[in-house]
Amino acid sequence: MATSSSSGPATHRGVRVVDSHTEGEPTRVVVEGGPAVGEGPLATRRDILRDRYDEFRRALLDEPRGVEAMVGALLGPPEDPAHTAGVVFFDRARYLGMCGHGTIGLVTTLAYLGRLGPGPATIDTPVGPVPVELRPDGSVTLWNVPSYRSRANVPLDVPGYGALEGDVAWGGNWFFVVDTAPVDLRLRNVAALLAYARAIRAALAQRGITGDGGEAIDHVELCGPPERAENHGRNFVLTPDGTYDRSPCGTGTSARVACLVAAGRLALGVPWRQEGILGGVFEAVAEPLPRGIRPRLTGAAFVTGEANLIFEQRDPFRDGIGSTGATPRPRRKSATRRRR
Ligand code: PYC
Repeated sequence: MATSSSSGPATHRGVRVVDSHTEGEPTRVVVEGGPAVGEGPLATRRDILRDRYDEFRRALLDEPRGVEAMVGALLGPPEDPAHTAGVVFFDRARYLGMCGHGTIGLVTTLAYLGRLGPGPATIDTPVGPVPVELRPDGSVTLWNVPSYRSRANVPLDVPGYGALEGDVAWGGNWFFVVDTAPVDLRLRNVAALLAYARAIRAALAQRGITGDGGEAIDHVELCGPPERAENHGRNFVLTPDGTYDRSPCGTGTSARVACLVAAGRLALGVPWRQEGILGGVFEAVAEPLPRGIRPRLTGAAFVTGEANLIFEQRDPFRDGIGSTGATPRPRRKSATRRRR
């Protein structure tokens, strides 16, 4: 972590965050004190964050400050001055093109901060501008980036599980969308679902099956029947950090709906209510595009906290405890000690 010595004996820099959850999936929005990534295109800001300040991502999301499944959002000015804000999303493993639950969390956070009221707004992301609307009941609608099925019924042999088929689809991130699972999509089966989805992702990498342009497929979406009759489907989504999305996953719901429309299983304009593994719901409606669809997605988020994060230089774990194990940094002498 970059540090500041301007605040007395403290050898830390404060980073102001607002936390929320969207149908159970956490988002941490950095509203002040994040790395200086400039005000250029969001894709450039993402590259600067990744190449120069990657330790910030881990310090923000890994234990002891973060939690499993948390997605971070570095808030900044919009790329287009006519828009509302710009954002770079990331998780504990890497940078996300788009994040549906994170966008709902971000809009809810901006409303909490008084920076946005009910009505339309536009958020710039590294994969393009995302129109949003804060609705009078506090829920959020977003018009996700164009989503499409890239390849249908791709055969895959998964060691330990056998042969299966899935669709390669884009919903703002790359997904392998599978209609089968060895167990029901229920929270009690999370360990088995994680093992299955991870095995699928490993088999995809091993066979060189990618998204367009050779991009890695870093999300696996398992689909099944809903638990409640008013809904249309349920999913379990493996995310890049190796854990699972607690929400129905905005980009995953977009990819799923794109596949359903492409297969003639869902008509344009007809709502699809997608349950996540906790039972939370996103409603998606497919709007037509020349290639694929534009998913209109609605869900709700709730602010859970506001904090000033401290990164003390003498803290050996100030950069987070990585999932591969803790590597404490050597302690640095504090300003106070140096003066003695
Ligand atoms: O909601 O798009 C989403 C998402 C991606 C990763 C975690 N959540």
